[in-house]
Amino acid sequence: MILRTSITSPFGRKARLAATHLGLIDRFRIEPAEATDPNDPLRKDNPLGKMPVMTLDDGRKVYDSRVILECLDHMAGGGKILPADWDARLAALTLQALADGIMDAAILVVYEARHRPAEIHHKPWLDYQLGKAERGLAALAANPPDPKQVTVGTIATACALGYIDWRKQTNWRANHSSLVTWLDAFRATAPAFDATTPPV
Ligand SMILES: N[C@@H](CCC(=O)N[C@@H](CS)C(=O)NCC(=O)O)C(=O)O
Repeated sequence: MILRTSITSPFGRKARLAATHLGLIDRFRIEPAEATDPNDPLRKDNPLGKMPVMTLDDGRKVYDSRVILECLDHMAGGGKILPADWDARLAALTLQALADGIMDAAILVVYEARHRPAEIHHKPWLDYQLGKAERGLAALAANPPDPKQVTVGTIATACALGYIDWRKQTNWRANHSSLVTWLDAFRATAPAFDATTPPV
């Protein structure tokens, strides 16, 4: 199978982390992706031109990262990173939505700098997106999930923190010590987090 993603994509990292944690990573070939290149296979795999995309052995294309994680859980026998118990599943899915939303906002802050000339950067828009990321981080810090549980929610949370560590949209380590403690504990539970750190 193929997992198409840049190595620095935080959403791609969700898929790499989950596949590593579940012991499935050897069944994948990781192929790079460049979203801005119209000739990159990414746009054929996913009309939205977003990574990650997974290609199954039968050729089916699977996106986005949420669906990929569900698919990986299914391949691993089910009930592993997507809890079988309904209440736990709902909590994990909602946590994943929060962490994904933090990443979406953090990525838009990076894209403003990458895709728009400096003279038309719009600070109110950047602040609007940063507000989403900061409120999301504050919500996580006020009620951190159990770092001993590796679920779609905690995987996404760790990837969001790792991404902001790299791009530095906001200083979550200074503002939220409970998240520093949480990430250290999660790294101990899930060595796949450190194993998937982008080499940057
Ligand atoms: N909801 C998507 C988000 C994926 C996403 O935003 N990926 C970024 C890279 S981290 C991307 O492909 N951006 C290119 C674009 O938006 O055109 C998921 O969970 O996979």
